Amino acid sequence: MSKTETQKVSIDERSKDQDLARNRSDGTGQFLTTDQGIRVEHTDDSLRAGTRGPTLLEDFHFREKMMRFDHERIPERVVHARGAAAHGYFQVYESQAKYTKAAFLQDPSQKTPVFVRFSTVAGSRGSADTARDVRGFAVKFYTQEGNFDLVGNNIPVFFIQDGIKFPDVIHAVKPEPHHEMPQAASAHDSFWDFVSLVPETAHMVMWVMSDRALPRSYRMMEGFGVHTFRFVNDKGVSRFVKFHWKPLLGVHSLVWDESQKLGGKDPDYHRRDLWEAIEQGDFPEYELGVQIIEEADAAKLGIELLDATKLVPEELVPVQRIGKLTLNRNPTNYFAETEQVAYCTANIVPGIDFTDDPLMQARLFSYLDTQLTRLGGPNFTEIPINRPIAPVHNHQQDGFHRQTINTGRANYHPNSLGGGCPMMASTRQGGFAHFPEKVAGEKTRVRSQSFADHFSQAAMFFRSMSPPEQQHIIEALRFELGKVEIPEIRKRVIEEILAKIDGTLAAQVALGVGVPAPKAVASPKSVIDASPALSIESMPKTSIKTRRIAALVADGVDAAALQELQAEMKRQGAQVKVIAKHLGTVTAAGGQAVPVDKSANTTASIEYDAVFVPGGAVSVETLKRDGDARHFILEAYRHYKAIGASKEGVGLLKACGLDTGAPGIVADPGGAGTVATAFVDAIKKHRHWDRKDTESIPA
Ligand code: HDE
Repeated sequence: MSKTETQKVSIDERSKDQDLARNRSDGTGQFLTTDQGIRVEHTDDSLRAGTRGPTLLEDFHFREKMMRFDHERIPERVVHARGAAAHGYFQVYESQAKYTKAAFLQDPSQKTPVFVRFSTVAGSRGSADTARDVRGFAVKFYTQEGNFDLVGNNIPVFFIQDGIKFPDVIHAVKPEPHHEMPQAASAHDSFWDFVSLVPETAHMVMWVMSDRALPRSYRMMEGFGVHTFRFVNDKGVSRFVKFHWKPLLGVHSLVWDESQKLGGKDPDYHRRDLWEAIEQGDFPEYELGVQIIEEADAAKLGIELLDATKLVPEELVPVQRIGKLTLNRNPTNYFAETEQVAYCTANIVPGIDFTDDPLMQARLFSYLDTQLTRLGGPNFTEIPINRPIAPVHNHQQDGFHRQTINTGRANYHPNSLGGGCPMMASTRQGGFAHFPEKVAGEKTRVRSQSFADHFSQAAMFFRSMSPPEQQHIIEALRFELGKVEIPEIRKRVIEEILAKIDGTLAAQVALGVGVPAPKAVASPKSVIDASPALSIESMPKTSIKTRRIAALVADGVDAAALQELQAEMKRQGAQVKVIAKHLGTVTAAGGQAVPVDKSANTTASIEYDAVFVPGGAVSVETLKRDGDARHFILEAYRHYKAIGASKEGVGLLKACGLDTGAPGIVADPGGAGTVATAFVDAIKKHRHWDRKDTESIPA
């Protein structure tokens, strides 16, 4: 076997699709059959003794159909149960040979197929997408050297430092055991009880109370590998690496009131958004970023790299963008692909390796273990979505539902009967060899002193936020602790956690939840005072691509104004949805029929990034009398969204009591056409936090 034998598997963007095609089944033009391939001549009545008699046991078609239905469910994931996924590919910008020998990071012309699943953590499979929660961001790379799974989140740190505490934190956040409430929510006693007693949660708690826990879209959130990994090059040199995903559409969030309402009006909000974007050809893109840290420099950083409650600020170690992930194909079948996919942190390829982070070490056990139950035994690696494109040959055998038919007699190693095959690969031939890290020490359950600081980065995170983002954190904590029934827990969170992060934060939250303000203590210092890269508000907001704009219309609308808006939004890559009382068409002032996309009773302002009211005297008079239309405008205002109006449309904003000079309102009473550009700029800002009066809005 030559050195490059493993690389002979040539991979391109379509490789996994072609592999999955082997298992696809299309019933078009086919006869309905039983599982045994027997054609069925009647499936709507069971076989019975007489037309009014009992069903006969010999009805094999009925029994098979019912048996299969009875066994359709498998256990949902114990965490990250609710998710949505897509296929795509990854392409490196230039060879990373200097850092890693991983084959998929060498050749810029190669597209490596991927399957990416996004998820919430706490809710069950049928819960709502927009809960306040961490989002999973799991990527399976089907590389020529086997599968590499980067199983990350949209938050760069975690609640705990040691995986042995994972069952505790998850039990605490999941619905309480006696009555199984609340669903997909951390706002309850057991979660905050845990937080109040476990100070290492402080940093992550700040993140989940921030806007990061309310992404506008899976397409508009960052991803993080969280742990420190290793890159190992072909000389055997190891460097520490932290992985990042940077969305090309920028990072954007919802507001809390909007998230809660979406949970009822469209629980599939993120799933739908991902699906529709891909169907429309707006392929989500993320750049893969790496922070590389020389082993020799690790100690100088002043940050414990093995502590997953810590991040390395980008200002200290810049993120180098080394390649791009593109999601361009929706799954064919939710269960077969999104539900059955099994990510595992232990799936790595030569050139990438683990560190001793105790959280990561625990994960190396947990994923495979949980999948044995969830997917019914060890042969789940043969399920089409999980099987690698790289060839698989070994002595594993048997077990439930074995697919592979191994040939020959030699199912052991070493053997002579099979000519010694399958054989070992040297590292030169692509064999995986663990990085020979030196380890020594006494067996102990003692945690290193270097893990003892729990508050400095929590404080840095809070200091890095813009004033509106800080306010959102305060309001989130007031909501969450406001739902906590036992006063001692509220008090303990404020005194033992928040007061140690920031005195003003603690006092503000205390005020909201009826707890006396704690004694002010100095906010702890961190390696750098603030990391601007952590603030969503400080990130560039350069485009409105793929944004959804609602246009409110009725009979008599000014069709030219509407068309002008539609044309401009199309130029910008955004889309306009025309909303009226009823589906069908409205008749414009000039008599033309204007198609309606959504009827008012099936949609709401929370599903859009901005709203526009075109002119047309009769249309606007109708909207003024329509409570749904007024609510639409007021709710969008309350959620800080851009609102545009031209000609008579401005009258609707006034009728809603809005100041047309308020931030983010673009009113063009003369209809000179300037509204389009100014409106685009207003949408680009995403939210207009400088509105002062939103709390007075009854929406
Ligand atoms: Fe997971 N996690 N996790 N996790 N995790 C699972 O594996 C676990 C952690 C993450 O879309 C489970 O197959 C332990 C951090 C994602 O299918 C389970 C610990 C991060 C997904 C499990 C952690 C994650 C999971 C449940 C602490 C971000 C969904 C079902 C030591 C870096 C993947 C499954 C998908 C799923 C265990 C902590 C991300 C139980 C023990 C930190 C994105 O094995």
